[in-house]
Amino acid sequence: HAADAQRTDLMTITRYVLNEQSKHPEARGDLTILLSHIVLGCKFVCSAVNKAGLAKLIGLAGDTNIQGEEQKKLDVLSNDVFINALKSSGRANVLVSEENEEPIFVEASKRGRYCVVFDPLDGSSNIDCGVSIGTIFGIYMLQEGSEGTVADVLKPGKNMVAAGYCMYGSSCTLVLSTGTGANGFTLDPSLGEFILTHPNIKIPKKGKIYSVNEGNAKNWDQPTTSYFIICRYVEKAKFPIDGSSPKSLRYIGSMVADVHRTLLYGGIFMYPADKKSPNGKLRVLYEVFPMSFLVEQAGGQSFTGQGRALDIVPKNIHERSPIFLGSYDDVEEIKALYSAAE
Ligand code: AHM
Ligand code: MG
Repeated sequence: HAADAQRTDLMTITRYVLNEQSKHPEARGDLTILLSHIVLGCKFVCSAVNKAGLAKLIGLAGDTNIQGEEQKKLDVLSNDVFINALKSSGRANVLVSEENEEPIFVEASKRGRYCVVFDPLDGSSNIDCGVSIGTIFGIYMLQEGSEGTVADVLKPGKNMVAAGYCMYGSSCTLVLSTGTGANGFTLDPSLGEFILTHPNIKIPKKGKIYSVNEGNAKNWDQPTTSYFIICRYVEKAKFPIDGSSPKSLRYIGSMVADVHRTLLYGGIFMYPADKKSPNGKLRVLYEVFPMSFLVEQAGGQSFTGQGRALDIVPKNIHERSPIFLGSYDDVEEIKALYSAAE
């Protein structure tokens, strides 16, 4: 029986990645090994997040990162765990973390062919109240002949060979794409294994939810194209003029959780530019790119207000960009508003 098979013939994330690898006869298994070290990092952070309240890990570590935010102990811990896991994999080369101003170059004896960009623990404002937070990562292949420089990661998101996130929520869910669709795995705590629970995720073509920090509306308040477009879209979501029902608003303030819901239920997630953040808030390399990669792999779209998000060529590792991502039709609507405004 299918149900029996599900219970006794488990598709773990390792098995899934090995299956994918076997489709590429030239593959040496390096990506599989790298991913298994990332998975280890996710399990560690999941366990730390679950224990945080108890272990009194929550609190300030007394350090500020380059964005000027106070780092929480859990951020520092997660960053250390991922850096160590990636270095020890022997497959990583250049690493970019949200928590480190400069890229990290793995020492020659441990170097591999992959570059990893990551936000070890995203959603910092949600840590202390137990709301979902997550890890986001993207993987590039080292350029042919390169020894590993920052140029290896200043590449458009469409060049990524894999991307994913792990959400530490009511369950621990890892969504991964190696470029052949997006798949979701849920951690079975009793086995310590991620099991395939959301095969071949397809985002609904059109959604009924919009997700944006409307509290920023005052900062949208400037006579720019972007201002009118966001306002018009949000007004229309609340007061539709075509007789359809109003959309629901959902905004958690953790990108991983907001994007995860968007992937499964459909709709649109937006972080536009505003007066305070002229380039938006979210970081291109380790927030916008991996999430856009996954949304496209699930059949949705990701747009910056100017073009396809995965086409951005980043000039520096902590660059930001406005972002609109989600269901194909919903993003199409935003794109139409931008084209009409040109
Ligand atoms: P962080 O890296 O400090 O955690 O900030 C990123 C987070 C995203 O997870 C989320 O989408 C966004 O910030 C929410 O920002 P805001 O609180 O301005 O709505
Ligand atoms: Mg972040």
